[in-house]
Amino acid sequence: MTYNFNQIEQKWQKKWEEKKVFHADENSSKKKFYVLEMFPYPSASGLHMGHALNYTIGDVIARFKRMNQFNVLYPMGFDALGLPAENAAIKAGEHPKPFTQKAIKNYTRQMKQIGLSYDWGRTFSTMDSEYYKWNQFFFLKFLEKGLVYRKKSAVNWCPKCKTVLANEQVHNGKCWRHEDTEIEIKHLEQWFIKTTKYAEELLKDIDRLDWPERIKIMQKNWIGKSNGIEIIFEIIPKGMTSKEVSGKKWSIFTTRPDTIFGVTFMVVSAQHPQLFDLVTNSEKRNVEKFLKKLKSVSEKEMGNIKTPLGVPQRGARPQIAECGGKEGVFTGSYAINPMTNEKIPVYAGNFVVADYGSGMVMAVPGHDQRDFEFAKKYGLKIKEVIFGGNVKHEAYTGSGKLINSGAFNGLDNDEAKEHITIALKEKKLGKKVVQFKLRDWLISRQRYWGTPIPVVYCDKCGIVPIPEKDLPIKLPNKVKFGKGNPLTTNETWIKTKCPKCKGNARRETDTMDTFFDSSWYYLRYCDNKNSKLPFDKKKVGYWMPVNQYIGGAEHACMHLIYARFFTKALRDLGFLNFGEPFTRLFNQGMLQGEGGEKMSKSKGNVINPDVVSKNYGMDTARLFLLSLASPEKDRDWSEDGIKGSLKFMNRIITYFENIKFSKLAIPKIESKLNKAIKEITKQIEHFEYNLAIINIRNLFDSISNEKEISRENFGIFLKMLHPFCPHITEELWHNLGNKTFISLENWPVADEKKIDEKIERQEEAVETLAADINNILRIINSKGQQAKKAFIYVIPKEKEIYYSEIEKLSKKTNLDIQIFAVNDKNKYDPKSISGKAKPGKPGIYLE
Ligand code: ANZ
Ligand code: ZN
Ligand code: ZN
Repeated sequence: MTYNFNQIEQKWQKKWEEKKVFHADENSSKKKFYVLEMFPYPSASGLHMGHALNYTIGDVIARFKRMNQFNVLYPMGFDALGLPAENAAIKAGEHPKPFTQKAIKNYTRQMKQIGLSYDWGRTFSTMDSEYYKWNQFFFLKFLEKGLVYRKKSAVNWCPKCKTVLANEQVHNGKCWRHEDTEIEIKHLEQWFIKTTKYAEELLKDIDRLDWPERIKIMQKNWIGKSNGIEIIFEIIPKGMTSKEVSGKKWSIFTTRPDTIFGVTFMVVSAQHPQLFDLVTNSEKRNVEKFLKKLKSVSEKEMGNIKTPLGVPQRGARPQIAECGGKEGVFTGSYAINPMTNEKIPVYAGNFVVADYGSGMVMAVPGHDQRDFEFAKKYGLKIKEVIFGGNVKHEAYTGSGKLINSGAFNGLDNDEAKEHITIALKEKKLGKKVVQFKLRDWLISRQRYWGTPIPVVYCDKCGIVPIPEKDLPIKLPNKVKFGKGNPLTTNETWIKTKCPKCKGNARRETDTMDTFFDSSWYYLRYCDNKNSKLPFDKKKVGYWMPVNQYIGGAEHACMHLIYARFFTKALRDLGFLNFGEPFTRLFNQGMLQGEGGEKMSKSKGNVINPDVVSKNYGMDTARLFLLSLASPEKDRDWSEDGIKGSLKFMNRIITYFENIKFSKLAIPKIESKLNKAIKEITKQIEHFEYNLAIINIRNLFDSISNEKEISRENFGIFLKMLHPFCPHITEELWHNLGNKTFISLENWPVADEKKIDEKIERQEEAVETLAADINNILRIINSKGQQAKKAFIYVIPKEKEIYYSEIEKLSKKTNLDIQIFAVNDKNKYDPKSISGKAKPGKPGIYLE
């Protein structure tokens, strides 16, 4: 039998499909297990081997859990809407719809080719109007509950994407899709989702999640809770005294009330919508000139939100990326420091964010480095209020006792925070507040290939939601691409009637961010054919939450926050009775090209699964990919490596051709087998697939060293290989005479009684000896000498053990081996090494 992997793989894929082997059903007495990989955006170039790695990791879990008698839900679908599809379709001169349909077909074919055990009966794509209808439904529900609102504000605009982006989609001032493209700021009226309503709960629940620690930290930083105090400052325009104009007040947010005696100026965000309330006539021209210079500054240039003492710098966020020059301009107004009654100037600056806190800061140049630089640049006063540094040279950001702070002098600054807060509270000029960095989620997109937002604009009634019964609002097919938002080019689609007054109205032409689609797709798998509701609450209640979610770490602060928000919001709307979607999360490593280079089309080193399948078979590829490293680590593709795996597969086939079955189980194999069951089971549970594969290979070595094996024991070996190599194991299982699918067999349970520790110890002793011999051999070789023979001296009790393994030793060392007991009369021992032999540690002499 030659290993005709293509024939074997296709044969079993067909059988699995015909017999619905992976069909999942909620009517089961077994315990449920939901395993899910982040669904892909179907690109025209098809899957690459990196996808294959990701999905194989999930497939191993799914198969393993199924064999462990869980009722497994393992579905797959397609994140079909979105910008890349639209752009690619435009480039190919095709409409996104047939273009994406083709890509989905190709993805499905390739996924089946990998042998992934998905329940294809549950698949869907987000471009199906039967799916995005429910996006619209949820939008309306959110609108009713005040979780959706429309607002004009400064928003991030990617000139390449030609659309606005959410905060989460701006990475270090650049578009998340276009790392070379600086974000521009536009003032537009857009739709927002009130994710901030759940900021506190999103933060608190992170601790309950069994997720990689670094993802949890990233989310915490992104949500960014900050306990501080809001202080009210009175503002006086230039030339007036506080008696003449009273009433104009601005509050600021600070985490450092202890530094209030050191406040020597204020800075308001240059993008603050109320900036001109502060600008006096005499300064108007100056300020306008300054703003012109800053025009379309990226959020990156907006600089850092100041970080207080002792608090680690927050994660990389658009608003707080470090900026270069701090620039500003005097507004003409002054503020009154509520503690000192000093009159201090108010500047507009580029390093204060408009929508954090109040958009104005009290500047303490003695103890905040940005304020320090700003003060130096504009010749502003620097006042030292915490002892310990030298504020002539730089801001002192450490802790210490207060100075120049009136009644609070001598207090430790941490203590002073409390005291000063109380003092301000008594004057009714301050109160404790909590600030979050998390912003509401901007979901409007000026693009075609997304879910139409279900509202109309009526001249009489204003914004009117479309009634539920009229959903879905389908995307019109006829649009022109290339000039702005394609939806604005179909007038017949735009023109509609107002649901309220029946008069003329126009449809919203913005579509939803496609992260909306991926925020709840995992719920739809639980009930993908429901036409009355997005899903049945009971079915979702049975399957959810996802027990094991698998996907890339790049989604830490995008998809994974949106999905958590959705779950909580839908719970409060009565659709769910749980608040977290993904119990466990796993971030797979990346597959790189040969030599560790990133795989990319331009480098021409992308590995195509179709080619791999043809040349090596998918079982081989799966085994190879998973044996390279533990699943969370990066790994390199290697043509030699996969050849090695193919060799192993061929060895199994050849072994099976010549297999001799014993009637009874052979104790030595039983011992090996049960020890392996114990270890491999644990290793798969702990995601140590590479170690499990080493164990499987070692087990096979031991098995193939024996002359016979019982049918049952060979079957157990196949079962353990099955999650990694599903097709060949199905084939050999069948050839063993079984009528069942190995996919649905029970995972073997280790019988500890059968593990013969003596055999195991012997084996270990032989392994150690072989390694020792090889080490000496290496030393000899490095000196330019050769050896052909090894003479081994063992204590008499151990002679039997080593003697029985002489063949194996010879094979492992490539030497002719002779074994003597130390007391043998006729032993060959020219260097008198036998005297050095100890129990378990034979003497070695090479010649
Ligand atoms: C005075 C002060 C003195 C500050 C000092 C820090 C150090 P987190 O912890 O990130 O919330 N801040 C407040 N609103 C801001 C805005 N809209 N844009 C930029 N910075 C802003 O940081 C809170 C600190 O960030 C606040 O405390 C404030 O500066 C600044 F030695 O107030 B601090
Ligand atoms: Zn972009
Ligand atoms: Zn109307």
